[in-house]
Amino acid sequence: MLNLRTCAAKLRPLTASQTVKTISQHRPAAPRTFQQLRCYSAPVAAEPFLSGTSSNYVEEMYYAWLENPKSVHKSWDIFFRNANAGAAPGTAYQSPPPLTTSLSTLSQAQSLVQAQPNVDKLVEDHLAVQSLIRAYQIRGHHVAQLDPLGILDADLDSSLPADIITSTDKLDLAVFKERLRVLTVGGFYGLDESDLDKVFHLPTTTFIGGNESALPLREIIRRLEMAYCQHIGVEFMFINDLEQCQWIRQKFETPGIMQFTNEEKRTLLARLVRSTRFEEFLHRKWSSEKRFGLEGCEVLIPALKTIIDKSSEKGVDYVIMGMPHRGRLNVLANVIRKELEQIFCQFDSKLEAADEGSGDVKYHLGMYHRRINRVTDRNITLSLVANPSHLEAADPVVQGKTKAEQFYCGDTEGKKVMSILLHGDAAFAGQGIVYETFHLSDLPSYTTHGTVHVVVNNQIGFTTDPRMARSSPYPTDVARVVNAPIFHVNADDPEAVVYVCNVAAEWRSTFHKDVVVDLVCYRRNGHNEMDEPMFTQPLMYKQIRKQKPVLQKYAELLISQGVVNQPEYEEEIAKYDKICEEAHARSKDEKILHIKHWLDSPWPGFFTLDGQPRSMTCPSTGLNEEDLTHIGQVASSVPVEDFTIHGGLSRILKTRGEMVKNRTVDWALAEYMAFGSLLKEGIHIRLSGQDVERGTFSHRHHVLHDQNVDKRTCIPMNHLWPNQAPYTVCNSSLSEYGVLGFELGFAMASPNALVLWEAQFGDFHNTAQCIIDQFICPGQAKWVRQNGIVLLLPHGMEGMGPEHSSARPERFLQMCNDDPDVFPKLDDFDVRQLYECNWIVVNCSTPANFFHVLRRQILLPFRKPLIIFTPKSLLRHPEARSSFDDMLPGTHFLRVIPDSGPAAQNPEQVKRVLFCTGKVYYDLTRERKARQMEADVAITRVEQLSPFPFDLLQREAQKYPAAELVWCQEEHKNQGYYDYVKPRLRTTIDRAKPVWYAGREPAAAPATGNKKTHLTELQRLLDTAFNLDAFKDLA
Ligand SMILES: Cc1ncc(C[n+]2csc(CCOP(=O)(O)OP(=O)(O)O)c2C)c(N)n1
Ligand SMILES: [Mg+2]
Repeated sequence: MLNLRTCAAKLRPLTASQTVKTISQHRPAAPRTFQQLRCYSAPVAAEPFLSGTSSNYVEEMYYAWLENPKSVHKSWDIFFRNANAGAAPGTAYQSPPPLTTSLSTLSQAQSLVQAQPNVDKLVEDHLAVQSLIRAYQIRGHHVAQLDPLGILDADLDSSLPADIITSTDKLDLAVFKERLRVLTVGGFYGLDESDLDKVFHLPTTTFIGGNESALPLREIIRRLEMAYCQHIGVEFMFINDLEQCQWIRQKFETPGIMQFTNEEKRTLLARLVRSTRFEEFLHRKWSSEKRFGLEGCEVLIPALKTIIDKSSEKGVDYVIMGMPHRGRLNVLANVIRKELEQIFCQFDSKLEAADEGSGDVKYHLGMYHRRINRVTDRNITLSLVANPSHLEAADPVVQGKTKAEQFYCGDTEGKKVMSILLHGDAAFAGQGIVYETFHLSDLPSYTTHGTVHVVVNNQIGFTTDPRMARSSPYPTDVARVVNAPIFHVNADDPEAVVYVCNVAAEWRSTFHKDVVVDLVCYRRNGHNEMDEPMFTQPLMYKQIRKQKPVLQKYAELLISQGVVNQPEYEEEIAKYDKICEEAHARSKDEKILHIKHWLDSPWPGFFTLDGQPRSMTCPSTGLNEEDLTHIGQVASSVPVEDFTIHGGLSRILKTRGEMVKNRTVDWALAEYMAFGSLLKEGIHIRLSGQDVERGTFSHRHHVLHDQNVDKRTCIPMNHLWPNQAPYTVCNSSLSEYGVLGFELGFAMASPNALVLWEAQFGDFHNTAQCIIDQFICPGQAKWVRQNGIVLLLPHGMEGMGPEHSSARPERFLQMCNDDPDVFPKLDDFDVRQLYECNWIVVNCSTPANFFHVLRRQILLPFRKPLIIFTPKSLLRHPEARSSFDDMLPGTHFLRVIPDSGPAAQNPEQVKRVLFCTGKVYYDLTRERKARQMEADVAITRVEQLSPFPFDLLQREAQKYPAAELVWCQEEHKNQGYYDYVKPRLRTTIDRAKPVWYAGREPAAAPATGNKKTHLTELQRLLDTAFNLDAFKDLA
């Protein structure tokens, strides 16, 4: 821009008065349109270079020239080149080469150039004004008065941008003059006080003119201040899209655009009354109860209602929300409209818990409610997703659920279903999951087509000052990575807030991209109602004590405007207080707390009316031969014409085809069979994770790529059956926390989908630990909501080093809720046991069992999370194959695979039973064979680790009365399964015998980094497993 200014300053044309006149004559008045950079070529000679010079015109032409010098007329090309090369003022301009058609215009122009010496200054001034306008658009928010307390800087910076002139409120006139003088003397704009009354033409990139195309500088500054430096700070100029920038400029710059009817003002007041009096009511009744009140940001309620009203008006009928503690009860009561008595009864400590789970505190529970939106008279469903304390953890979950709801109703553009995410300022800036979630926002298989984010920016996190809590100017800066506009707004100006929320909702429905509303507010009390804020923020809280509540301020304003009168206002308050009192009286009748009343994702039809499974059985998970063959054939073919796949892949598919002919499957084919058969039954399947389309180990190949046509792909799984359910397989962003959270949310929406998340290697799941610990493991117990998500975690000690080896089975097993010391007494043991568990943990040793467990996940009459430790080397192990026979109707998942060799034929003779799980089985059988110990040692595979197959393992142990019992694992002793299995195995035998250990020693790291050590360790554990004297001295 400076370059351009210098450049354009070298022009010498018209006098100021002539120019302004000419401009206003030549430029059409509003409405302005969103135009792309124009290409100036032929018209240039005839255009106003010399008659009616416009800085905007020059600037646009300069940018066009920068992009492509040929796009402007030769004369401008020469001029810009000379100027850029540093030609002295007045020398850059050269006569253009003669053009027959425009010669007369040019020579006329040239004479004007010589005749109008003041134009140099004029163009410079116009450019300066344009820079000034741009400065407000870019940096006006730094000057905006965002803090209701007037003591803090929302951007953590008390200095004002050097290139913005402010006059009203913040600076008095004397200061303004001084500032102008400094800027002038400093030569920043080359403007001085005498320019204030000069009229300047407005560029197309501003809307401050309204119907006027030129304004005096004084008025330009005033209007820019009105637009950008009052109670709204707009951050948007980083968006690289002219249309979007113009849209925002129009929304905030157009004079008088922020108008409210009296009716709208009264509605806003009524909403503030509800928000404020709700907190006051809770405070009156339960002054010492934690509720994380909204005081200081009561405007959140009208803000959310505005977003919902506007979105409903634009066609949205389902809003999925996620939010933290602050103001949650208020949102439940006044936005989602949860019955007040249901909220109030939660404060009653004598309320008994229903037998549904362990429950959660009241400000974590979710909600689902369908009602009529009073403003639009349209049906709207609101759902608030239950969440743990872990701030922002619900963000990806909400996104996943939203995506699923959009998917199931065919809403491919997010026109019907949307999400709103609320955040605290400290958490929004501090938690990395926010960033991970933003990065999902524009990915084809993860986008929800725009989320409205609302930040309750009370300028404090618990006791921590923002200056200690973030390095970015605003807590919202993370949103800039996805080019989301950010609207900062002073929360004590309810009309500004409502205006901004309307714009945010419109933005979302126009561009289907994320947007942030930053409610700059304060927190009237401590972090919770029992907390003393003066310990740590004494001065802030002295100021807060002086602060009039926003309701009072706004009521006074409306009364002074004659919009309402005092009695009407008081009546509104009394009306709501009465509603609260009546609900409170009713709440006393509630004796039992039903968490199921707080369900965020009901599954109508899946359960009986009182929420029970429709049966307690699971049908056979086998499949008929015809379907197995058909799926196998599709899996080994390219089901579209003229599609060239890679030669290596052709060989893989050929091998698959041969396996199908031989009626066998490997791991990849077993997975194919499971998915393909469920798709036939109308079950949607979604497999997501890093590189899942091909598979980390290049075994899956669910997406074929045409080798000759860029981006042409084929998913054979979607070509299996007519009317099949769709299969979604998607490589995700490199995120575990975000993506696993997303898939969990996706799985929440419907029980009739198999949603799987695969880790690249199992150990990477720990960056998503919070989703596992807070949602997957205890989700049903806390929130009565079931979830059938499947985690595929590649696991196995294969000499690959400390990472890439262990999916940490010990952690999953440690979190299982089955009692190690109690043999469960259950009818329908296997299914009932699954029903009672918090999740299922398996490690399959055969492809057929993998096939069955995936199918069982859907054929069960309830949903539980399923953790599967999946193989790496076994994917290609020649023995890790299954026959179709093990997958036919009547077959099912084997929780335990007993020994079927010589040992099993003669069990009394068996000296040792080796219990194991997963891949080590193949090492053990090989070793047993080599040692010719097949009659002495039985090997029993535990395929379902949890819930523990007490019944089957009891049978196994009893079958070999003379045998020692040994748990054998390849993992280190303090890891793997040993600590989980040992006490349970002992329970199955009434602790009659010891359970010995054969495996690696305890260790800090999951595996050695040295291949040789790895092999030595393996040999050692095999030696122990087959040394029948190994435990003699220990007995
Ligand atoms: C991941 C996580 N870490 C720490 C906490 C403990 N904690 C609860 S509230 C809070 C402060 C939150 O500040 P902010 O996000 O600004 O929300 P506010 O309470 O101010 O509304 C903290 C640190 C938490 N809940 N979650
Ligand atoms: Mg805060």
